[in-house]
Amino acid sequence: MILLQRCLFKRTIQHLYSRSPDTAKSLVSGFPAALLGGRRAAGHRSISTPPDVRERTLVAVKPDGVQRRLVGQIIQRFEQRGFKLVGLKMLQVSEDLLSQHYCELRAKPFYPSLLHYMTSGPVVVMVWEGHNVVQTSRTMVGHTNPAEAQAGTVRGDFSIHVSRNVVHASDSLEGAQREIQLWFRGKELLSWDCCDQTSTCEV
Ligand code: IDP
Ligand code: MG
Repeated sequence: MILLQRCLFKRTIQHLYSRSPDTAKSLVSGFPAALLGGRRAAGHRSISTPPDVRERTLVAVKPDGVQRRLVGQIIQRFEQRGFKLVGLKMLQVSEDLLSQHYCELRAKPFYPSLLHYMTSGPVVVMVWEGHNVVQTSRTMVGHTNPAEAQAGTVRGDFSIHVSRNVVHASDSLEGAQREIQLWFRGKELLSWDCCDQTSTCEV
């Protein structure tokens, strides 16, 4: 019974982490280690950061990436890193959707040309899932300006100018949740068991 309570408690904390990491961190700091992690709390993993293996982010191959046939290589990078694909579709984006997606950039001088670029052809939009996927995806994608992107990142390997930087990735947990809801309906996202999950993260 105690084990069941501990398990339910841990799941609740993990769920809270995926929605509001700061609230979860301040909450767990008030609980004894034994309640949070049981025997495993004494092991190598910090009890204050249980891995949220269900964190999700939005990644999109932009029209230039699709035109240049980079979709496969970009998907491969996320697969081989260990993330799980839970949503995927190709579409011609509407200006309405884009104006919501890039709402924070509406006042920028490059905004009209950004809309033109993003509607110039189909995009491939995906939702990837896994521990720390938002932050790790940003690192994998690289700096917004390809001239400053490290080699080994998508932008650092496949692009040269900020106006054609091949790929999009959400920049925060809140941004990811907003963008996923904008681009996908709930039923388009699949929850499925990945057979190597325990090989990529302690769960
Ligand atoms: P991010 O894509 O790395 O998150 P943001 O600042 O959110 O970068 O900008 C969104 C997109 O707007 C960029 O990926 C790029 O396509 C475009 N963009 C940003 N800055 C410029 C610019 O100075 N000139 C042209 N396009 C830009
Ligand atoms: Mg951005």
